[in-house]
Amino acid sequence: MAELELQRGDITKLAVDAIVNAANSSLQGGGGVDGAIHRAAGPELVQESRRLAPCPTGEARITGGYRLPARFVIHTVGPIWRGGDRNEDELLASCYRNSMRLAVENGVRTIAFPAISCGIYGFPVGRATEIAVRETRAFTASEPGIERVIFVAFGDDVASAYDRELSKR
Ligand code: AR6
Repeated sequence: MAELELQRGDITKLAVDAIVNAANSSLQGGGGVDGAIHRAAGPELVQESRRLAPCPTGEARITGGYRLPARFVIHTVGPIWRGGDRNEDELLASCYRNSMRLAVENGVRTIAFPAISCGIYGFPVGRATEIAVRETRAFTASEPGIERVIFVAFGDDVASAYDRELSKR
């Protein structure tokens, strides 16, 4: 199984093999972490990513990292929270699984995730971090390749939720 850790701060600064973007299906950029990643990567990123659109909810696409320290950006589209009975949990789990599958296919050994769907899309943070940690442990236990997974927390709520989740085992 991979080493799982929490880091505070800005995902665009991380010199890992791949950072994951919480995108929308157009892959044309947006607010939140998506906006930050596109600003830091430069305009070449959107030129590549928009050609891979649409990306349905739960799926993922990979591009170069351009001016980022990360080699790749893996764009995934989290579910919009609508109360919990619209398959949101499974769609979020698919984001983590599909992102890691693309990572492995591209030789990625270190990967950083933001808290997908936990900002503008309104997914409850404790529930989202539980899914993220569960899926990451299960995937990396059964598939070799990924050695280190960094969960990046921009705010205190996400940081304490990951702290709780990662200390469970
Ligand atoms: N580094 C790490 N995490 C960040 C950063 C950063 N630089 N900036 C924000 N976060 P969000 P979503 C955290 O809203 O909920 C966009 O417009 C943030 O605090 O970025 O999946 C897309 O185009 C939160 O915990 O993504 C979509 O339309 C987490 O990242 C929509 O927003 C995710 O918040 C996606 O919404």
